[in-house]
Order: sequence, then C-alpha cells, then structure tokens
Amino acid sequence: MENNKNTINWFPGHMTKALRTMEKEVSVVDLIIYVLDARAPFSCVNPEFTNIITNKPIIYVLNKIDLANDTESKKWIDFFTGKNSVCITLDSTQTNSAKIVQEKMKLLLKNKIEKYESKGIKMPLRAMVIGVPNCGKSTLINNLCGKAKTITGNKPGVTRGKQWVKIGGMIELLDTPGTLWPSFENQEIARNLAFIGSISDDVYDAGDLCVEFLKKQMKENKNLIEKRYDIIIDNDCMPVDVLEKICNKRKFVLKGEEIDWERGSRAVIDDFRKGRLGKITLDNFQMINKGK
Ligand SMILES: Nc1nc2c(ncn2[C@@H]2O[C@H](COP(=O)(O)OP(=O)(O)OP(=O)(O)O)[C@@H](O)[C@H]2O)c(=O)[nH]1
Ligand SMILES: [Mg+2]
Repeated sequence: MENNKNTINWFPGHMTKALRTMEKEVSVVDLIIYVLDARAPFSCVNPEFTNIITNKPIIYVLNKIDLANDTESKKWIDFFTGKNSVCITLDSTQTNSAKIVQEKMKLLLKNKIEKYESKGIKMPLRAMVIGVPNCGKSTLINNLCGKAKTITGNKPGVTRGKQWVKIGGMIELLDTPGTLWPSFENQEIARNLAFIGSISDDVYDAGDLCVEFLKKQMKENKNLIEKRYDIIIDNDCMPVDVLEKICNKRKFVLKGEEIDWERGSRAVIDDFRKGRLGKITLDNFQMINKGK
C-alpha cells in the first residue's frame, strides 16, 4: 500500500452499518442490481460485496453510459457478462430508459415466476440495488418507478438508510447507501473513484488529484484536453504545466497574478465529471490483476 500524505481512503461509519444491513436483507431478495459507473466499472467493484451477494443472479448496470467511451464500454460488457449475470448499459437520467432492467429481471427469474404462476401464487420479485457512492442507484430506482421516491444528489453519500420502493404491482427494489471498503491498496483505483465523485471531496487534495488526472489524460486523451481548454500540450510539458496553462487561459488567478491552483483543479475535475471533456473511460484491463 502506498503510504504518503496523498493516500486516499474513505470509509465512514455509515458504510459499515450499510454493509451489515445488506448482509441481513440479502436473504429476502431474488436478485442483485449492481450499479457501476461506466467510466470506471472495475474500480466500482467493491470486494466487501463479494461475500454478501453469493449465489444471487446479478444484473450489472454500466450506468452513466452517456459519459463513457463507447469502445471501452463494449469490452466491459463482455467482462461482466457471466453464467449467472447479465450486463446492460444505461443513462438513468433519460426518462423510461431503465425499463430494460425490469425486462432482464423477469428473464433471470423466469423459473421462479413460472413456478409460482403454476401454483396460482402472486409473489413479488425483489432486488437489492448496490454500488459505490454516487454511481446512480437512487436515480435508477426513480427512473423505474417514474417518480422521485428516493433522494438523489450529485455528491457521494446521499442515501443513508435502506429504502424499499415498489415498482408496479410485482417488483420491489431495495435502495442502499453507496459503500466503499476499509482501505484502498490500489491507489489508482482510489483516484479513479475520486475522479468520478464516489469519494468525499474533503479527504483528498484537489490539486494533487487534478495533476494525477492530467498525467493520465495527457497519455490517453491529450487531444480532448487541448480542445476543451484551447491549449497546446508540448511533449516536454509536465502535468502541472498543463494545469498552469488551463488556469491562465481561464483567468484563474489571484491577486498579484498568482495562479489559483485550487480553483483550476476543481474546474478540471468538474469538467470531467460533467462530461465536458468528452466521453472518457478511466479503467483498463491491466488493473484487474493488481488487487483492490
Ligand atoms: N450523466 C449521468 N448522470 C447520472 C446518471 N445516473 C445518475 N446520474 C447523476 O449522478 C448523481 C448521483 O446520483 P444518485 O442516484 O444520487 O447516486 P447514488 O448511487 O444513489 O448515490 P449515494 O446515495 O450517494 O450512494 C446525480 O447527480 C444524478 O443525476 C446517468 O446515467 N448519467
Ligand atoms: Mg442514493
């Protein structure tokens, strides 16, 4: 584990409580709806969930698909499709887009539905919706029920307790608080979770995070950064030089022409989060063998 002042960790008490609640509630659900941010789907897989969701069919939802790179998303769909799991993509902010979740639930639970129908019993289908903070769990549930039954918000840790929501007559969904895990051994994953807004802004330095973000994007999406900020990134440019160019271009300067690094850093991260840099996927397949 990297151990310096830049190490990111965030595991507040309500997350431990939420995991215990999930452990209790899992026995009454037929299926898991596992929401992942499509920009960092592997980073969003929480090792703490593994022991909780054993043996349940899973619908993996690559949510916020509107913000992710299309080619990369196709690869991640294959990765998350398995014997007892399907993977779908979604933009939960589009009205009615989540209907596909309902269809997949019925497909995965076909045997159970047929069994009860043959006996003339009406049994609701129950699913637990899980995922890291801010990945869109509550938005997805509201989309399915066509009403704002759960509270949503553009910051991590909005949902704090469990909440059952009925969808029509036959489906019941359990909204859960976004949870992480006690310590990030892989700080690349921690940073990706911070970039997508799953980690409280209070636990990392915006300047450090932004420099790491620019370092990565200068390798992978240099043209998108150049285009957004109308700057040229020369080969000998360091990430901090790029941030300086951005701050100057945007007039993020304090009294005495001093660069406002904090404001510039927050602006760049916010641009990424809102998709203003373009469709960017952070995760890659090399991360898979490096631990969490
Ligand atoms: N662009 C885009 N934004 C989305 C999508 N789904 C959710 N959001 C936004 O993401 C933010 C977080 O959504 P929530 O539904 O509150 O996320 P959550 O997973 O319930 O978060 P916690 O309760 O904190 O764990 C909100 O600002 C939503 O509008 C999506 O598919 N695309
Ligand atoms: Mg929520």
